[in-house]
Amino acid sequence: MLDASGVVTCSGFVNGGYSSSNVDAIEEIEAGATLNGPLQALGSGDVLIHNAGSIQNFPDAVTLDGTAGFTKTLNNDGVINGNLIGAGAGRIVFYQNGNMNGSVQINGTGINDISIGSGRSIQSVNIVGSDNSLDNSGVINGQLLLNGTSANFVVNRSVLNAVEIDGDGQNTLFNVATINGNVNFNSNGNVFVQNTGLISNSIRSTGASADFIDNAGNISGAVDTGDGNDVVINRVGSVNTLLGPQRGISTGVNTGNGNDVFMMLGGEINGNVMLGAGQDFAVMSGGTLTNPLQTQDGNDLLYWSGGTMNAIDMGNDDDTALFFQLTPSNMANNMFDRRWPG
Ligand SMILES: [Ca+2]
Ligand SMILES: [Ca+2]
Repeated sequence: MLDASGVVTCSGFVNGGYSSSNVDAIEEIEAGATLNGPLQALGSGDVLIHNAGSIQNFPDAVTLDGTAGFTKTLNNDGVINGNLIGAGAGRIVFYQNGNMNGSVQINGTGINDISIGSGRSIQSVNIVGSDNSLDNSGVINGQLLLNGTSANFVVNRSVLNAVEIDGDGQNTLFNVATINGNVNFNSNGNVFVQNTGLISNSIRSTGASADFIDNAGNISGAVDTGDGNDVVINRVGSVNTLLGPQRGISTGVNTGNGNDVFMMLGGEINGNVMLGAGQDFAVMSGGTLTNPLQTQDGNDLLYWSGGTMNAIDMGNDDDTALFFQLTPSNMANNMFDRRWPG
């Protein structure tokens, strides 16, 4: 099925698999064609696979196992019945724009780029590599797990469920749509999250990573950044009743140990804000904290110039609080008359 241009074409019903090793190749499964067996691209060589037909083999339909410096690309516009398995030290690129009844399971040391088109889905994605990226405009029905030694990068434009991102490099998540579940990081590197959508559960970061959490959407659980020098910002979303209630984090912030920064610029946080041990810096310039702000141990600094709080507890050590441009309306429930925590 190899023509003079070097293109391997699969047409009709082929009862068996196809494997290439150590060659550059373009492989086309034509519309209406079926490859009834595993498709494998191995070793060196750049391989571009376009599936407009059907690849079916259980449990693993496609295996991409390349060497460093070479790229194996799978562009699916058809049907894949089975898993995509990845390995090796090369680059794996997967465009999922068709139907896939299976998962992506990559366990290698290379670069992995996954793109899911609008209305398309993958059962689950589990990738170990050096640099992993996911651009999702569809749905991952199960867990998304990225473990990258150098970097993990996720843009969610549609629907994800449970998300776990591990690795001691740079870990980045942009959520502009919906994550139905927890977002967990396990890292001693850097974590960056920008949320303008909905996260229906918590963001938690274990390890000593420097976390930067920038929220202008809704987080229905807690934000817990743990050890490391972290930054948590809650911004004012545009006031737009069409988008629902005022935006905010609903069950509290805990920045854990380290020299943390907390900035409340707008929105609402329902739950305690706890900044842990370390020399923390808090800015309160807008929005509402329904529960106490606790800066806890360490020489902490608070600037309060706007928004509403009901209690402040700066904890042990030599703390400084600067209040300016405030009126009694900024202080809920006569906060300075209250005895808290009692
Ligand atoms: Ca911290
Ligand atoms: Ca303190």
